[in-house]
Amino acid sequence: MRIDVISLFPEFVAQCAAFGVVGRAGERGLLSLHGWNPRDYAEGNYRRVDDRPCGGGPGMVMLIDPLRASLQAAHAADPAPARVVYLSPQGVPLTQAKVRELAGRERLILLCGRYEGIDERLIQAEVDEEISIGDYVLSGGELAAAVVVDAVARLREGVLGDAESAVQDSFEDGLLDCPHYSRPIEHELGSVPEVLLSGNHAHIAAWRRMQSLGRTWQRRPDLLNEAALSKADRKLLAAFRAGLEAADEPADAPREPQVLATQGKKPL
Ligand code: 9WO
Repeated sequence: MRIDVISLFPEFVAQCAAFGVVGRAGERGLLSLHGWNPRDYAEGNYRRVDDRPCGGGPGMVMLIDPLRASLQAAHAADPAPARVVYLSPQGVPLTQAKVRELAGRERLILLCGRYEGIDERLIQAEVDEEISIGDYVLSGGELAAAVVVDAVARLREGVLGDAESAVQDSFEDGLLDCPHYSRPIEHELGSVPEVLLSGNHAHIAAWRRMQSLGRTWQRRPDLLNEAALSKADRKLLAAFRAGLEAADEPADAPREPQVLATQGKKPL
């Protein structure tokens, strides 16, 4: 897969992708990252890439032409068609489903803004989709682009080892992770749940699934609503909730989500 990054700081994104499994994917040729700096395509002695916003107000707006020339250069560098993604808080939220879709493409161009953003006409003319990684404002799109590169790269064939892929697969069902433990079995901070020491793999799998379901119910009931739960899952979740009551833990009731009601689905 080839990813081109249009940015005033392209090395920033490259550095973010230089470590761990994604860094190794680069070394192994599974991912190639290319940076394009609009400064290199700017005109004049000052090589301006920004100007004051029409209509006045604070800050600066990125100029169309240096960005457009960068985009043209990136497109022309490889004959395969590329999807152009602009990272901004106005975009559609990045989800694992969206990551999966992006990972299915052979080429992406990630457009990173700075200052107060880029000229809207360039977005209209050249951008295929605008993506947000969350409801907060950064200093620029680069961190968001690095997030996209990381999340996408690890879904490409061969990037993760067998063990990591198996873990990945088990989360493709839209639930939160179960808790993890390692040695020592007995520690000042507590002991490891006994079921994990039982050697009974069916019991262990059921316990982990129950923890995933229970934690998703407690922390992210919105996700539970989307997940397709089997009959066995519902039993495990009921057992999790019964376990809480038996342990007399304060009814750590989930934020009873209004969305459950408004989406016309049966609340759990
Ligand atoms: C900065 C600013 C300063 C004063 C008044 C209004 C302002 N808006 C912005 C702004 O939104 N700047 C953005 C910086 C322009 C586009 C690139 N930047 C960016 C991208 N910040 N945060 C993101 C981002 C991208 C994806 N997901 C979450 C945040």
